[in-house]
Amino acid sequence: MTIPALPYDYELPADLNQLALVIIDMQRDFLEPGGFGDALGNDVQRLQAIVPTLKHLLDTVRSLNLTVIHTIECHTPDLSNCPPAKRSRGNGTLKIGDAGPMGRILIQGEPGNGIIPELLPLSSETVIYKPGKGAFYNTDLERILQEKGITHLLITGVTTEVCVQTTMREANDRGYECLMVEDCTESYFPAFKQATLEMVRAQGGIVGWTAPAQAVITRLTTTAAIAHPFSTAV
Ligand code: TIU
Repeated sequence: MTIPALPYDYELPADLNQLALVIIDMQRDFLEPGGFGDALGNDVQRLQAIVPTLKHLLDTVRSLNLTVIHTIECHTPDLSNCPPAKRSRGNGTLKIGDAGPMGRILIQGEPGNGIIPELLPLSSETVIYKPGKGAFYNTDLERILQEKGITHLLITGVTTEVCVQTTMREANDRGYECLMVEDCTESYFPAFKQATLEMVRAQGGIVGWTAPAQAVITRLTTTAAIAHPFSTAV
């Protein structure tokens, strides 16, 4: 089965258990006032637009018992995994580690570092705490994907041209077949989102594929129904 996608159809794995939904950094730091995204001078409200669509995709993937990986960009309280170059970047009033209205900015365990309530991980789902923009840098993500036999990734979350694109490029270099879900990722800069989607699928899909959520949801449920005709999950 394939998903209608750009630059051409995306082939699903023969066994859907080889597919994972990756949700990048849907944490309060980036989506709510008073967090890291706000401190960097961004209009954080515009990222909210994708939440219902991403929730619908997440519910579908959960109903099919497929793998879900959440990531959170964060640093340890002692900042030992935050390079000074990262901390000093930007002209915001609050830097990583400073006390803000939702706790210390981008520090693991602080209120602002939590995933937004609509997308809270289930206890059965993996959460990757990542100090970089890419989800593979300095994390166990590659080992976890290998252990689960994952070969295909649906990539979503924020922000499109920063952590989402970096992660997709890292995954592509590691041999994963990646599809970025167009209306399940958002940027503070609409033009950067559009440019990222075009960069991903240019040159015959040099980084991977893009498709809207509804195309993904329709094909996942159809494929699962064919594989398990008597299942009530779909
Ligand atoms: N600032 C910005 O657009 N993004 C980040 O700092 N991190 C993520 O993209 N998650």
